[in-house]
Amino acid sequence: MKHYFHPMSRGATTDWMLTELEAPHEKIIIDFFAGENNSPEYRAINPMGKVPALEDEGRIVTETAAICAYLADKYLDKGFAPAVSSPDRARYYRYLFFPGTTLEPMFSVAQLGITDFNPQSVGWGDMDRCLATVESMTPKSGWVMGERFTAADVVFGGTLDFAIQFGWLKDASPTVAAYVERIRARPAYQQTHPQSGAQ
Ligand SMILES: N[C@@H](CCC(=O)N[C@@H](CS)C(=O)NCC(=O)O)C(=O)O
Repeated sequence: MKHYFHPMSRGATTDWMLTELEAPHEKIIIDFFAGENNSPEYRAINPMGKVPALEDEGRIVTETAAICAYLADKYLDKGFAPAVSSPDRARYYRYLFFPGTTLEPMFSVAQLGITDFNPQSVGWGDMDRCLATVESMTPKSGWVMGERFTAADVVFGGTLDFAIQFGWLKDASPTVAAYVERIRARPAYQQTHPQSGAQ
């Protein structure tokens, strides 16, 4: 597998997933600060010119959450996803999709100071609803699927971690702050996020 990423990007999340899984792969740094993501070669991999991207035996996966989900399924025996036929997939999918489709856009518009939208028609609703949802979805102990840490924690917990680091999520509740602390204590997180200052 080839992992196209940059350590100072959302690619840190997919790097973390690969590390949790101890999945053999080649790391290819795409320096988007230097415009390497705009080369025709990289645009053929991801027409968005975004990192991360994963190439596995000719198959391309883009989007951080999709890469994490793909990897957890590829290495299903390692226990980072519920069995495909398990009813637990219902809960698992919510945590994989909510951050990218709803939470990130809400944080982005809030950072940009955009308020002129109809919360009933935009997918992210409004900040109050997003924060209430984060609060209700955040586990009070352990991980989002219970005792077992899964790709859903990498995606959901990773997004909350970014949000706190970048000041998008101010005044995290004690429940959210404690969950993010558990996330940051994972050895694979620390290996792949040296800039976060995690011990
Ligand atoms: N929706 C994408 C977003 C990826 C993304 O925005 N990556 C940024 C770095 S964190 C990037 O590649 N920026 C370079 C550019 O857009 O030119 C995902 O979840 O993977």
